[in-house]
Amino acid sequence: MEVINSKDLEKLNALNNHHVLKIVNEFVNLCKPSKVTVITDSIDDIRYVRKRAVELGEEIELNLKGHTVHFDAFFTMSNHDQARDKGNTQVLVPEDEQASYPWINTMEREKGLKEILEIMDGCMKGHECIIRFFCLGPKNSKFSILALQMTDSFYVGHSEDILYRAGYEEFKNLNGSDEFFYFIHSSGELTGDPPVTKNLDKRRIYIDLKEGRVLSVNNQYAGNSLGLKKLALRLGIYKANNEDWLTEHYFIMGVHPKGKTRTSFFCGAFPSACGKTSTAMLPGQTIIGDDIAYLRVWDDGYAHAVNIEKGIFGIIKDVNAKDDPVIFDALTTPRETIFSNVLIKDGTPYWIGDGRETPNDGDSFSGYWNKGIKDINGIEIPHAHPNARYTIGIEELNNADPNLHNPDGVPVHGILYGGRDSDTMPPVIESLNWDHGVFLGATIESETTSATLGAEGVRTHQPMANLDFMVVPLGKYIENHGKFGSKLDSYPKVFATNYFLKNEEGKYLNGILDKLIWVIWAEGRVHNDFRAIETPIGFIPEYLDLKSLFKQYLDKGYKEEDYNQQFSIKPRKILEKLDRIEEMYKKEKNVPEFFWKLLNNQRQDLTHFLNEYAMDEIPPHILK
Ligand code: SPV
Ligand code: MN
Repeated sequence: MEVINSKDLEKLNALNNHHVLKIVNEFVNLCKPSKVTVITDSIDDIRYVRKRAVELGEEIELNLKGHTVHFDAFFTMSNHDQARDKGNTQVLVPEDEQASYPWINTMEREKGLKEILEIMDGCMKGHECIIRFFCLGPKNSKFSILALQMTDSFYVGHSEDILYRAGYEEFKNLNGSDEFFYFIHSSGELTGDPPVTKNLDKRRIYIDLKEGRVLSVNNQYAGNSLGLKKLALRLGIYKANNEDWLTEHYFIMGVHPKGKTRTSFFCGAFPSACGKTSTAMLPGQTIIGDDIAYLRVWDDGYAHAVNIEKGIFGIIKDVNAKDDPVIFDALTTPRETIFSNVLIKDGTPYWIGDGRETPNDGDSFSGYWNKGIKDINGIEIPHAHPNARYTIGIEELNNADPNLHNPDGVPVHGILYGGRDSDTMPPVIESLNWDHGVFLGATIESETTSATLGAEGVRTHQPMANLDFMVVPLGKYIENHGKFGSKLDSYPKVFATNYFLKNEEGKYLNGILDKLIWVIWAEGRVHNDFRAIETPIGFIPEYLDLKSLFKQYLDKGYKEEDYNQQFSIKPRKILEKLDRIEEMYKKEKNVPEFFWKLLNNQRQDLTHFLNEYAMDEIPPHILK
């Protein structure tokens, strides 16, 4: 390789791993970068990545120290690279296995490889390629998996430095084995200033389960480009489900009820843009992670979880001082932060719902922006993209949990599953037992958002908020969840939350910070602090407990009529939901027996309920 100098080659050779050398060789020959730079864990190497991101214009420095902005490609409001591209993300599997994956795009492996390798031929021409080494999970931990990333995007490299633990030294401990994931990414041909991907029509993200690798080309948006994020999530789900542990789309947080000395650890899965990060960043609580976790059965009888990341790639829309005070504070103080796809005016970032006056013009995700500007299809362009994001490290936040890097992870006491559901499920319910908890997670429905390309507001199935990443048959995945719990002496209590209930006029029934109350109630239930009302769909809170929590935590009143409206059980609506769920799961082979049993029992109970009360909405006080 002439494009690599002897110093960089020495860094590669020091790993003593011929698999690494082979991969680097293969993809340098294919992608044809003009230069190859190897980045170790040293501060100088990592600084170089950030410096190059700015020099190349992939990031632009802002007023506050450490702040930069990055833009992804934009042509029109419906043709851009500012969200995950589900359509061009394909899982490569042998032809006879394709039928096992009705929920995701699959492609016959050899055909897919041929196509993407052709697109990748020469994709890094004129670019510098960096070779990166990371550790998914804490260092020296049984949970962790190593990852090799090659990319010609310094924004990708810089984002990964904020989001993932360095792994060059860990690679040395592999002793030459091939037990690591690898990710090859290229932004492809670039256009304009700032440099963004030109050929979105040739955007491809192909997941090769057999080789434990992902090839991604002609994109920059982190959900498509950063190997270690959603691409590694898929490889992790595949690996975990063929072993005996779990890879999940979970946040991990420490919950600290007032007046108690205990901390309880909660995980939670929510589809994108449904309040996941803001739950993990609730005031008074501590955060371990906001997106992806590995879980294992631990010898203390609990499930233990680690965050495979160490930073947050969060949605910035609606982050303001009132609704998300902890995040807002983090984003408006000097620290290493990458903003993406926001509006910049005089070196300050603005976004939708930031609680500030929007400037009349500025530089935005769509280029130069002024109020009222439209795309070529006549669609008005907002000042920031609804899926605009921020990237920050967790370590330096005041609310970082001290266990962030604990190699043993933390014991999981509770799990929350949530979706964006305007009319069916109450704000919080507790499962009856572990299997019922799996059922609650498996039956989450959610309306689509701007976090993925395509129409918004369409009701979709979102089992464990993982359907986009479901690279094993769903039936097998659900069964593994059931089995996982049965190996635990103390299984986590499982809750389903819904922050998005609306009244008939379309107004939200809850304030944004009300989620704190549901979380504190759930934590209290883990410790038997509160009584609850049993319903056919699970336990719901009692009014007086919530009233006192609202007062204590938010200094707010909570009217009984609001409680009755929010926590009414709607048998007809839920029966309709069960029909949709049945329709979906019928397409799946090997759905475990307990799932069908729970579905049928619930249907029976709700039908009785409907006959007994003859009401479409049954308020909780009747049930007590
Ligand atoms: C999500 O959409 O679930 C995210 C951001 O966490 S992305 O990296 O786009 O997946
Ligand atoms: Mn996510």
